[in-house]
Amino acid sequence: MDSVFGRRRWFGWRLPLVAGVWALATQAAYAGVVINEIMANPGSVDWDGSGTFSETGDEWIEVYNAGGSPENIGNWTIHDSVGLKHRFPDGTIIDAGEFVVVYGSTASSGSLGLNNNAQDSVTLKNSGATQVDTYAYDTHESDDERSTGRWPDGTGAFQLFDGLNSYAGAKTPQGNGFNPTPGSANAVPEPGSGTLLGLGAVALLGRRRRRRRSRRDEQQCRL
Ligand SMILES: [Ca+2]
Ligand SMILES: [Ca+2]
Ligand SMILES: [Ca+2]
Ligand SMILES: [Ca+2]
Repeated sequence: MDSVFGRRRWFGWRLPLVAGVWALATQAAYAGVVINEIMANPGSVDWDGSGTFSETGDEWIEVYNAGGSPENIGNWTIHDSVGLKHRFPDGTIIDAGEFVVVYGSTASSGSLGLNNNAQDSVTLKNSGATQVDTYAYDTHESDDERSTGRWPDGTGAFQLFDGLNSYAGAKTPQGNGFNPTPGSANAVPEPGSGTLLGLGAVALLGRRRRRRRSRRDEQQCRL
């Protein structure tokens, strides 16, 4: 009787506990892979290196593994607001700290179809069709040659990388003046120096740029 009672106790509460811990562990394993940068509207740059510029083929989405171990993203999918755009092939591994870029020209559906002049969204789902990450971008984030991406990589809020097409409007995210970086870190190098700036310096730079803009606006008002 004791042993039967013992098994009941094991199956009664220990098994669900083990299952719960396992479920948490598997969820945590997916937490590190995110949408890191989006180029919805290429201007004239041959981003995919095909040799020619294409308004659709040179769109791209950068995915980043911010976790500490490799992840199998086989059969994970990327969607826009309309539907499925890309399915990663079986057995696709993204190493810790690695960037993977899907171009319009390499998307499994034939294109990414990211909207240029209206809001759109990019969603990443795992092989169980569970949403892992999503980002909805505004129209100023999808003007020619601007990307929108996380800073710091993987964990930060989205910033506007407008180094190739400066944005001076009032919408958020504001432009940070730095260039899009498909396949590499959304590092924010100080122009001309190659020095990487920390978060505080980026914030300071943003304030300086805003102050310069407001001083310029004041001068124009005075004229
Ligand atoms: Ca587009
Ligand atoms: Ca364009
Ligand atoms: Ca191209
Ligand atoms: Ca990047």
